[in-house]
Amino acid sequence: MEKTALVTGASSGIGTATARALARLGYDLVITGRRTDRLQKLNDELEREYGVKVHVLGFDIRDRFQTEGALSALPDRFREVDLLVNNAGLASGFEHLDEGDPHDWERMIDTNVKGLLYVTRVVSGWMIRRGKGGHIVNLGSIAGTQAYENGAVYCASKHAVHALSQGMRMDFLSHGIKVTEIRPGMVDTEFSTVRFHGDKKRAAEVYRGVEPLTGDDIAGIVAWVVSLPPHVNINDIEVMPLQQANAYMTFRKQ
Ligand code: NDP
Ligand code: 8X3
Repeated sequence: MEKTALVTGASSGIGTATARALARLGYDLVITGRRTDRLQKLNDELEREYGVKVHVLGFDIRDRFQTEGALSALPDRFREVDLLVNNAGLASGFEHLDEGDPHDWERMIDTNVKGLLYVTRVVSGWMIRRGKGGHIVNLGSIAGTQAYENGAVYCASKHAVHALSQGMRMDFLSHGIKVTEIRPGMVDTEFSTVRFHGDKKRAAEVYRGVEPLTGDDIAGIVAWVVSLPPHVNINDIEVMPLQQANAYMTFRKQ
């Protein structure tokens, strides 16, 4: 049976790996992000390697009108979304709150919270009108249940994702839509480079002496949760590298 997934933030990291894992399972895909050059390359790779149909959607998820406009312009066939992966997100800045830059705060809240809401409202509406259930996988974080120093606003945004995941699960229950939240610790992607505004040296320091998770590790979990029998839903998964105990304690090898 044909299945379609929409993955936000597919131009990098966890999103790219998830799109690949889903294509491997035979999903047709809508892949989104701002860097459409990367998305186009991924489109070509997935169609060539897995024989699935892919549609690229370029939009800035922070902009509600751009987001709704891009989604509403999707060909009908790609609106039959069985699986939505709300992955697009970022951290921006790392300092005490009194020294924080409000532009960073807006970037995080607008992307991680409001952007996720804009996409979910449209796509869940499609799922409900179609009446065939569906599955929404939200990329939360260990920061969604543990706040840490210098990360208050990012942590607040991921606490919001945690609350939204629980709320969605209730709101969509009668429509047979599964909601799964995946809450990773350290994953080696562009995440830290983005957080430190392009400072790759500082980003590399985050993973010093640690074998972090990879985008493929998280994609494997997505592939597993979406492959379970129809009556089984995984609500919430927290996953970390072996060398990480929680948001505060990491065992680094010299
Ligand atoms: P990356 O920086 O590698 O990827 C982030 C993705 O989000 C990119 O594809 C980017 O696309 C997209 N994105 C960011 N801002 C926007 C925007 N305004 N509009 C549209 N798309 C946007 O990071 P990860 O893969 O690590 O992050 C994916 C998710 O996983 C995030 O929600 C993150 O919070 C979460 N996470 C990451 C962890 C980690 O340690 N890496 C741990 C826990 C959770 P583009 O720039 O092309 O728009
Ligand atoms: C990303 C993981 O620990 O930097 O969400 O918050 S952490």
